[in-house]
Amino acid sequence: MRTSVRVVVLLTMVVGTGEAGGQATSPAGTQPVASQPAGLGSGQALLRQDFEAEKGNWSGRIVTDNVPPGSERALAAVANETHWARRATVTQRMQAADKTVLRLRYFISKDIPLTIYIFDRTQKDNLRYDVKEPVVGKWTEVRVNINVEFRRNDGSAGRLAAGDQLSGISFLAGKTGVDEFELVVEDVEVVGGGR
Ligand SMILES: [Ca+2]
Repeated sequence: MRTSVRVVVLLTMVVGTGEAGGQATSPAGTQPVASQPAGLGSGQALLRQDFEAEKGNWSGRIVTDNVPPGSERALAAVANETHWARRATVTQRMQAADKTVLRLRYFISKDIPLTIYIFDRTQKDNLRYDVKEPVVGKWTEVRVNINVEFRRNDGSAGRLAAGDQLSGISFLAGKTGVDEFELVVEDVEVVGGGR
């Protein structure tokens, strides 16, 4: 896979030299959406997962009954650990750009925060972002600039830096044994550079 990694690096560098002062990304997605997702501009896709394939680099449970229009499959978070009530993960090696944007759609059936972890292999810690007041019961889009909005999970001041190696994204919510709910994610995308 070394060749494909190098290609991504080169493309990231190319798009990274373009527009410097892009428009700020809205910090939290709170807009219910029902249509197909719009593109993310001129950036380079580092990850794009719609869960339509039979197999992929994810953990969780594929669902077909609660999906947005135009989709047949999405990824439900499952109860498989002692701390978080629900977790789903998409595994993908990526190299961060100056501006690295995460976009996804989620459905959550209970009013509890949705936490997103992105593991930064370079910094050896999870980067964390919380959707503190998720929209309940409607497919909703989140679009966030990881470099700006995510924080290290250990509470230190570090943020995502261009060139950092990332290994995957986890979606977590609730406390084991306390919260029973449904959490489903769909159309997870990470784009480096661009607008
Ligand atoms: Ca899908």
